[in-house]
Amino acid sequence: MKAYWFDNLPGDQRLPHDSNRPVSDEYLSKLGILHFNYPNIEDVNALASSRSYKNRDEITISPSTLGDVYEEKVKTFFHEHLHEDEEIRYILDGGGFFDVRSEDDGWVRIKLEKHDLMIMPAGIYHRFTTDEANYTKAMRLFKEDPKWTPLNRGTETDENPYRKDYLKNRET
Ligand code: KMT
Ligand code: NI
Repeated sequence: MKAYWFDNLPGDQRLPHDSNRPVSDEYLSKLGILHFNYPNIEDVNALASSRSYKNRDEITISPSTLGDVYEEKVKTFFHEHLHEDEEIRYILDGGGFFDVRSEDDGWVRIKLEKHDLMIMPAGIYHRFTTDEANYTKAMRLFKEDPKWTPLNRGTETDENPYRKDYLKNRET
């Protein structure tokens, strides 16, 4: 795991876009983001049950598994969105980038590698992309099933009760 301010320069989303300005764990936790490195799946299972997660799936995002729709999927994951539930992402193999919105609406880029696990709070605006290796094998863990849907950012999501709750918690 490595977190830094996104450089906001044009160019392929899969490039590092590293501004060389690191972001601390303290700042990530202020945004409500926790992360661990768990080489052992038992640790993932224990965390998931302690936080009452009920569902999970596995996804391999690569041209070899997704074929023609790979580029389209990569673009979809990169649309800024939120979820109405806390979610865990655990990298089984490969890696990728999660960009999350900072307090002043900038982008913090979080580089995840094999065995990195990240907990994202409900209501945080974010987006995901593979890196130049074009290969992310990840476990997605969900608390409930109806709330998996990404809600793309817009005037409606700004009014979403989960978004409002997130902003309220961030202040404290
Ligand atoms: C998300 O919530 O944006 C995703 O699940 C992206 C794909 S999982 C690596
Ligand atoms: Ni998402």
